[in-house]
Amino acid sequence: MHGETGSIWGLAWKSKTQEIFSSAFVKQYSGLKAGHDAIFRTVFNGTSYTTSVFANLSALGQNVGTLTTTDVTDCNYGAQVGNIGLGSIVLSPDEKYLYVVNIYNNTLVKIPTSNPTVANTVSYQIPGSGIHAFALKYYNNKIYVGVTLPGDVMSVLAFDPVGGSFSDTGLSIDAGSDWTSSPVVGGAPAFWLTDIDFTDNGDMLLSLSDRIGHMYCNSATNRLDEQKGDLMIAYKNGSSWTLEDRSTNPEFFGDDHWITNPTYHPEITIGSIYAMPGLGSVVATVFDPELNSYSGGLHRYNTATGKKEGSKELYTRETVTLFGKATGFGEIIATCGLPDIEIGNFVWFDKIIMVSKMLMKLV
Ligand SMILES: [Ca+2]
Ligand SMILES: [Ca+2]
Ligand SMILES: [Ca+2]
Repeated sequence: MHGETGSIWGLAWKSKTQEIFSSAFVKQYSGLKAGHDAIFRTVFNGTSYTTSVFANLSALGQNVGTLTTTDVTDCNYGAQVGNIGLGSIVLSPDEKYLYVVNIYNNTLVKIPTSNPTVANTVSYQIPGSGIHAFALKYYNNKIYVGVTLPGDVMSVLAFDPVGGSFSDTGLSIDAGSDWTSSPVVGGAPAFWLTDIDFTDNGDMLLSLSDRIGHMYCNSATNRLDEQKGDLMIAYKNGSSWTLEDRSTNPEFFGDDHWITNPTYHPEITIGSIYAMPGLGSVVATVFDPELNSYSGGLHRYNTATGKKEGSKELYTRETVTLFGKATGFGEIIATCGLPDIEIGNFVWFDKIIMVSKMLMKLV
């Protein structure tokens, strides 16, 4: 699939047509296939998947900027991570529109999921000075947008798709170290808010990338050996949010470490999550998910207790150059979609089938 899409991060599932949308992502060593502004569409025909370019934002009248370095083996390429390319994708609940972040100019771009043109594409300027927008979550009639002011704070805006306006949720999260143009290993993490989701209780989950996981480049070894992303929870408090307090309490998701040596790798989440509706848990991408180092996979945490409920290793002992403990995954989605038979106020579905399919895909 990488041969068809190149490097991607955002994913969205259109249930009605069994299509997956994905968005081009600028990442050191990982090449692009159709430019840094491409959205792909992958269609399942019952036996196999086929992928094609759905749209290029530049062809839809959007200013996507120009890559200053195109050679992915040139260490200057990684400086562009988070500054250009596309961020997350979400679909509207009726699946008629796709929203994607154009990182270059911090816009939220709305595109029809069928036959997009310049005329039917709309972009909304995400407010904020010096910010880097990326994370999206469509939840309760709003689109939550995660933005990062490097070295300062990360915050979450709520976009009203009807009125077309943004409001501030009031959340403010320490963004760690400032972003640099050259990779710095071993320092404090340079956080980047790359994913947002919600628990069954309506609390907000915030998934932080350590930018080094996507921009690491070192001509001597070309292998990343450590990064420190994070996963945090903000509790719903009326119309506002209260971020977990680590000054007096241990971190809520405290099992996010390498079990072989928790002191050596105390933080292994790498920036994407999927909260499984109705199951009280969240799946997170991690490095070293189980015993093996230089591996990648998933952890599943209980969203009421923060405790780990399961893990899955998806690649093992990638000690070769270019890989190591670099961020090996983008977004996680479920491909089961919502049930489409509704009678009155009741929605009928076979819960067992729905859940098992989700578990097969995710855990
Ligand atoms: Ca953590
Ligand atoms: Ca930890
Ligand atoms: Ca997500």
